[in-house]
Amino acid sequence: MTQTTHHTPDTARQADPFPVKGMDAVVFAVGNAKQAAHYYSSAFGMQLVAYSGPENGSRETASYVLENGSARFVFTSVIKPATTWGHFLAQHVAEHGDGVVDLAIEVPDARAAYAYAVEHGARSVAEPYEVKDEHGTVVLAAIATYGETRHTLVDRSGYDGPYLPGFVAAEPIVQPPAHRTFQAVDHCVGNVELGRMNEWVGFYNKVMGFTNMKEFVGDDIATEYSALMSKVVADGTLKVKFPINEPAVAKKKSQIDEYLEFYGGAGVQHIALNTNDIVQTVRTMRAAGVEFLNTPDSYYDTLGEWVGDTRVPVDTLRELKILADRDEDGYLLQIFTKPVQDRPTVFFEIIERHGSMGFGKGNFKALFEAIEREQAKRGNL
Ligand code: TYF
Ligand code: FE
Repeated sequence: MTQTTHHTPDTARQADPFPVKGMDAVVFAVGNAKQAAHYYSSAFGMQLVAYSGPENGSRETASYVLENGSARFVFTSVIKPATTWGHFLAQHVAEHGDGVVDLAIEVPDARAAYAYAVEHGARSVAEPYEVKDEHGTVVLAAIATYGETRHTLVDRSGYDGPYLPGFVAAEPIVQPPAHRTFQAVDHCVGNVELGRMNEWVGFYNKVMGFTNMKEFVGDDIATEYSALMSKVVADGTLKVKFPINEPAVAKKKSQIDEYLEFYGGAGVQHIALNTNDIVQTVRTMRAAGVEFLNTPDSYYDTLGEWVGDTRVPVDTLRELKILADRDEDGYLLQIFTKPVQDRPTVFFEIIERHGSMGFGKGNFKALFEAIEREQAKRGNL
C-alpha cells in the first residue's frame, strides 16, 4: 500500500527505510483500568470507543480504548492471577505503578518494519502475527525499547473495526465536553538512565532510520539549571517524535533521577497532546480537576518582550499558567500537568503549535524550576 502526503514525494517515501503512518496507540498498564477510563473521559475529555474483557472472551485482562481525534490511549488491567501477557502486565504495575507499556506505531507493513528493525539490532518481543475477527485482519509485531517499554508495529489496513480484533465497540462513559480538548499525540518522551541517552538516540537512528531534530538540551543548559540532557528523534515526516532524556549531574537532584527512582527504571515520562485552542482546553481540564504546573508571575512580566504577539493575550496566558515560546519557524503555547498518579512519574503536556516544530526550549528554565518546586514538596530535591 502506498501513501502520499503533501510533504513527502513518492520517491522520498519509497526511499524511507522505515515508513510510518503515525502513532497507533499509547498503551498503559494500570491497577484499575475501569477507573482510569473514567478519569481520561471525565477529566481529559476522551471518548471510550472499544472494550475487551471477560464479557467478550478476554479471561485475564480488561482493556478500555479511548480516543480524542487521532489520539488513542488503551488502559489495561489484569483481573486475576495470570499467565504470559497478563503476568507481564501485573508485574509491570507492581514494579512501576501505572505506566506506559507500549508506544504502538502504525506502519504500512508490519512484517517489513519488524524485519528492518531486527536486522538493524532491535530485540524482538513478538514476531509478526495476525489477529482477525469479522471486521478484518491486523498484522502485529513488537520490538523492545528502553526499560520494559515496547513498540508494537501495527498494520491495520485490512481492518475496519473499533480497535483490534477481539475488541467490541463501546459508548462514551460520560457526555464528551463541548470543546474537544486535543486531537493528536504530538510527541512521547522517554527517560533513560544516566549516560544512556546517546545509546537510545542511536537505537532509533539505526533501528527505525529516525533522524535527530535540532532541538536538544546540552551540557551547558544541563549544568546551569535543567539537570537533564535531551535529544529528539523523529521519522522523516515528523509524525512520530520521541525526545529522550537522561539525568545530568548538576546542582540539584535531577527530576529524571526522581522519575527513575520512583518508576523503577527507564520508561515513558510524558505524552504531549496537540490542541487548536489551548485556552479552552486548559479551562475545561482545570474545571474537571486536572492539576497543572504553576508558573510565577515574573515569567509573564517579561514574556511579551521576547515572544512577541501570539494568538492569546499575555494576560490570559498568565491567568491559566500557559507557557509560550518562539523560534525561526513560528511559536508554540504549552502547559504541563502534574504527575497523574501518586508516583512522581508520568505526566502530560498540552501543546498548540503555530509553525514552531520545537519543544519549548525558551521555557526550559521556567519549566524545570516549576518541576523542582514540586520535587521539593515531595522531599525529593
Ligand atoms: O518534550 C520536551 O522536550 C519538552 C520539554 O523533563 C521537557 O516538553 C523536557 C524534559 C522534561 C519536561 C519537559
Ligand atoms: Fe514535551
